[in-house]
Amino acid sequence: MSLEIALLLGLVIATVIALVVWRRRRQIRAPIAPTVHSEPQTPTPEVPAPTPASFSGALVKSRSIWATGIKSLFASGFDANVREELEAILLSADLGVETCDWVLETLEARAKADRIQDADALHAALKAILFEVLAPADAPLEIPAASTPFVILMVGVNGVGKTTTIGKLAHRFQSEGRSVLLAAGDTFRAAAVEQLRAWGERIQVPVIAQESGADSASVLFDATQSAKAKGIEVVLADTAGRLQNKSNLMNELAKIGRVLGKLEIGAPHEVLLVLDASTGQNAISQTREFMEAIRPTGLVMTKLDGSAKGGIVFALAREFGLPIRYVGLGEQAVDLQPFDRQAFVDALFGPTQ
Ligand SMILES: Nc1nc2c(ncn2[C@@H]2O[C@H](COP(=O)(O)OP(=O)(O)OP(=O)(O)O)[C@@H](O)[C@H]2O)c(=O)[nH]1
Ligand SMILES: [Mg+2]
Repeated sequence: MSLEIALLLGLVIATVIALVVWRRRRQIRAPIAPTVHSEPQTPTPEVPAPTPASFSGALVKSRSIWATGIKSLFASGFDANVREELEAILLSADLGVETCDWVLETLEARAKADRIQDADALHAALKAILFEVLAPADAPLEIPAASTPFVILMVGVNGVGKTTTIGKLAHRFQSEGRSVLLAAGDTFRAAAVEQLRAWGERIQVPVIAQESGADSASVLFDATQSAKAKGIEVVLADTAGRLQNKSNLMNELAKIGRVLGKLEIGAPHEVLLVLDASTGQNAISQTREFMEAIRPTGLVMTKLDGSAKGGIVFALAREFGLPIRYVGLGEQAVDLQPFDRQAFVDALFGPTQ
């Protein structure tokens, strides 16, 4: 009997202890339990991803000349007066004398041969001729999978947009799934290294730099070797746009070419000459000079968004036959597009009906 009582008592005590422990645990857990909001939460505003600039959006200024201006000119056919007025428009759009003459002669010959007289047909014929002029420029940059790293050297006079284009290209390559490294070859100004570092941070890409005043060729050599060791696919190399004088700049570029060439990986694989579309005919003389120092393999036309002309693109294509790899259509990382001659003439003239 006493054993039964003892057992019962034990059971009661154990139950009481279990209850106390359970209540305590609940009290301890309560403050860190997830808070249930009775009020509906305000959703965090999402930062909209910037929309990439389009050819037609960026070339809206140029279109007023090419589409509206020229079409109204053709209202009276294509006689000597119209030819003269068209010549003035094309020259003011930076087509250059030589390209302008060729375009006018070709248009005249076609108009005669095909008896083209009405404004729409003349406008379409001019558009077709200019589309043909762009044929050599229409060769997009292709990066072969085998070359690791593929070294792209960015050259051009100061302020044209080299560093910004590097940032935009890095963003583009990265979103295509390629690994990228930036090399701060503009050692002439400390601010240039900082600008490249800022792009690196912004788009999360490593930057290899040395202090300003360092030898540019050796910075780029080190960066390329490092990329090779790490298996990085693309190196984007910045260079100075301004040195004490032009021959210094050109000598330095030639040296960079020679030094990178010693790496036995065929570097630099692409030399992109960056040209500011708003500088007009200066772009022609710049291209000539860079062709002598370090043969560019492609062009980048920046600031097409700010230019009301656009004709320099035709002059460059006809005179040098270099591929226009990319065009800059704004200042944001997304504002760079591969050059597309159809999209370009459509943006200038309006789409063909
Ligand atoms: N609107 C517009 N601005 C651009 C474009 N590309 C570059 N810029 C601007 O042009 C200015 C000069 O660009 P940078 O990239 O510093 O030019 P850079 O050639 O590196 O200049 P240096 O290093 O001084 O030789 C900056 O304010 C850029 O934001 C473009 O496509 N459109
Ligand atoms: Mg720069």
